[in-house]
Amino acid sequence: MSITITAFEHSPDRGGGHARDMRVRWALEEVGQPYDVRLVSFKTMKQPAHLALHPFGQIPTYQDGDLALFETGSIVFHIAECHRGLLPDEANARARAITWMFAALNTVEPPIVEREQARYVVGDKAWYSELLSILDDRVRARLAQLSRWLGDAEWLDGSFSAGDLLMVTVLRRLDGSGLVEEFPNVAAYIARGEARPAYRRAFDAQLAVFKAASAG
Ligand code: GTB
Repeated sequence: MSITITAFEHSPDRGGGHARDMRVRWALEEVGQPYDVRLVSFKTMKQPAHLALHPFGQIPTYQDGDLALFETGSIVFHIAECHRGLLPDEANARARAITWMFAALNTVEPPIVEREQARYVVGDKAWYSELLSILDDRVRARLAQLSRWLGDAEWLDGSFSAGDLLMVTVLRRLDGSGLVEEFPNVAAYIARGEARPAYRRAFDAQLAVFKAASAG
């Protein structure tokens, strides 16, 4: 059985590793599972064959034999359940790591995405800068809470887990905003994630897609 995921044929982030296939790639690299990537265009994502895999017409998807999954939280959880390395064995530690997966996606990511989307949706309005400052403060509030929790710990709860993997990818969406830099321990936490060899392999693989598309 071999694993196939989908990713953007032309990622709008130009290889910045912000599209969500990065999370799945990183998880697979952490557990040492080889995978194939099927690149899809925006048009292909909205066609019946892809909609049969992903009801919302998005990337990434994950296929392994008879199993087809969508939603990065679910995919990363599945990878972590099937292979050692992303969730602790001890039941309570495992439950806490899973809690951090949900916290990354349900509590930290929404204000970050809202901030990001505002530029696309209302970036041309006269009141956009006022809105941005409100949205910045909402993100800051989460970063301050995360910073307090982390203190000088290396990871969110003991060893590196799928919770850290999702949290780091969520926080990376703030690249260029200047907000993370206000919380040096959070910035150092992201840098630790990005320095992991599995992260580097995943990042390089998605960057290679962008480079190949640009060359071709
Ligand atoms: N909740 C789903 C999950 O976690 O899997 C969300 C999946 C999702 O948002 N997929 C996006 C997509 O397919 C790509 S990752 N969008 C196309 C569409 O909806 O038609 C989001 C994303 C896209 C681009 C950048 N970027 O350019 O920086 C960053 C993140």
